[in-house]
Amino acid sequence: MTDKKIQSVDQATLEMIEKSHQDGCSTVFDRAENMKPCPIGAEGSCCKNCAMGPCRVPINKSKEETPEDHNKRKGVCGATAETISARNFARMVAAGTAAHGDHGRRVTELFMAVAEGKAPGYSIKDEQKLLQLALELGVKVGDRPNNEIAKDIAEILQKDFSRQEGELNFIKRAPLKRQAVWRQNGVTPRGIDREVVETMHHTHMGVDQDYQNLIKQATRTALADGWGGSMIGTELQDVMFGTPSPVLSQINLGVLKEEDVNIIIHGHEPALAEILAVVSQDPVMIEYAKSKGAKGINLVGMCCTANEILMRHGIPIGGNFLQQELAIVTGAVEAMIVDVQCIMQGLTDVAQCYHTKIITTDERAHITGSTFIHFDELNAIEISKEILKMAIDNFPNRHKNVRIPQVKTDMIAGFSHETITYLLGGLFRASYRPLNDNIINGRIRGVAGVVGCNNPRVTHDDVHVTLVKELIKNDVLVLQTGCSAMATAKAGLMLPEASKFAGEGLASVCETVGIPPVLHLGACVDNCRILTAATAMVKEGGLGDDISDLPVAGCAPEWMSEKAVAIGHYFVASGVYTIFGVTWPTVGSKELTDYLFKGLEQSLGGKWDFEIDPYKMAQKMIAHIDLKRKALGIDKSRERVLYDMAMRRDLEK
Ligand code: SF4
Ligand code: MSK
Repeated sequence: MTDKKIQSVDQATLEMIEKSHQDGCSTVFDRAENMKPCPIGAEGSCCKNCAMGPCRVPINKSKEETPEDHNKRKGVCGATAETISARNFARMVAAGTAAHGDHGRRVTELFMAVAEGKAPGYSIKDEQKLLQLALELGVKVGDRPNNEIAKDIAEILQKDFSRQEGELNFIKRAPLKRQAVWRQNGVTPRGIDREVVETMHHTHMGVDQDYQNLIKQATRTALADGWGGSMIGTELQDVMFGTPSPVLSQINLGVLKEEDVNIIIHGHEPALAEILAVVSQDPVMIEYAKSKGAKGINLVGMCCTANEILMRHGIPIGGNFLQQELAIVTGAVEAMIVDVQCIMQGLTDVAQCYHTKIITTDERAHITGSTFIHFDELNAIEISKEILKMAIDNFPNRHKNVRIPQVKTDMIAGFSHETITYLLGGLFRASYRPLNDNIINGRIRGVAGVVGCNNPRVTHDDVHVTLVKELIKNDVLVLQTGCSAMATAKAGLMLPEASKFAGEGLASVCETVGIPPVLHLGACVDNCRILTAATAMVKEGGLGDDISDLPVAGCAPEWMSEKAVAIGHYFVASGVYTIFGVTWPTVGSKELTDYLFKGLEQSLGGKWDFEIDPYKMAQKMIAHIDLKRKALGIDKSRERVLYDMAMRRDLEK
């Protein structure tokens, strides 16, 4: 855990923390001060898997642990520190995979409803992607109508959730060598639900008590997330809502408008947000808002639902995870509409200090003290109007103490795998060739995926921004999702002008292609776009024949959620060196930690690491990238690079 000096590097956040205190209202920042993390739980040394416990087996940090001391650290059933922390780790992976898997399942159900014509308000927006998916999944195209093709696709992908034997469909997308690694290690996922259930069984009292076998099942489960639940969710969302392409928008609490009805949509699943984005433009609704004294309706996103509607509609973002309560503290939010995941229960307490209505919409996520309106996707437009009307009706109830921080930043988002291919290669020769070539010639040193949450245990946004600046300064192209993407967008790194922070090589490529050095790829489920990009780099050639050969690294500098652990583990299992900040959940067992940090590399080609300091994090990631460059024999090319005008012109050819 870090010893943070200030609560945030974001001005709007600091301003609203101060206002919350003036208004006598406490937020996550105050609660984090009052609730210190449990040191035993933090190191993964607490087991409550049966009623003979809970058992605590913490390390005695005051002295070097002898084998005898270690042997004494056992639960009532005899479970070792290794077993206990591996079970805890595996359960985090299972919970994260369940969250993403359930998201993917809901998307698949909606996709089926759209195909059957039962969900007015939704349609197939990306026909090309639909047909590509059909081809990939062996669905007959011919002159069949889109909805029939979509129905077959939905049926095939729905089976990935319930399959008992065999392999998930998208496993075949991975490089052949990667698929072989998974099969050799017995970790190829069968069905998404099966892997989650098996992990819960493995980790039940008295079942799996071999930490390596527990991690093996955790690996199979995590892969069912990255190449299963998340990938299905992303692909079908693209087909229904449109594949993202570059879009200009704005971010931070300054996007709230004093004279408008401000409605924040928060959570992860975009089905409701997609419809609200349309309905909030309805002239009848706008007139209704005016009749209540407002100038108009201002729809704003928060957390990953924000990323979804930003990527596809350019809807501005209010902020990331730690700003959700602070948006209400502005006093200018009529309604916060939430779906699932990363929604703090503290929202209802904060809302009581102001006039904001917290509206829950999903039967899986009720919150005591909120208003529940069941969002039925088959009646999406009518329900969205009802929700919107409720928000508008709340406008006259605003208290006097409204203060919106005048802080917002322009940003460009919308870099899907398809867009990157097009931007790099052009319409007729769309490919990753220019990226691979620039990595081989050393202008781009490597690629980093920097993702994940905020965590009040560290200075909000600081680790994200410092790390990403350090990476681009060293010519590492950065791909981002989630709250991490929002942190750097607020710092102005998602604009082409941010090339001035990049090293000369990376800057020259970004300027030529016309992209920022930091690319926003979407929400947490869209981390699978990074897997797709890495696979495309392998298939393009010249950078080895597996993801583990690439000069790439992954990081979640301010993580907090179980989903982050699932994501991190599917990156490791896909062959990527992945580093986490804040805290490491298995320090209670040195043997398990060594296995995750070193041992796994021998079998899977990827490994975990942990570092709190963003500069050291960057150094570790760059050292790994350089190691991979050396193994590929492209380390020399980097040393020879002299960036003159002739070379820059050459780039444009
Ligand atoms: Fe304790 Fe074992 Fe029960 Fe865990 S499973 S609570 S270690 S007795
Ligand atoms: S919203 S999972 S806090 S990234 Fe995806 Fe942000 Fe982490 Fe939630």
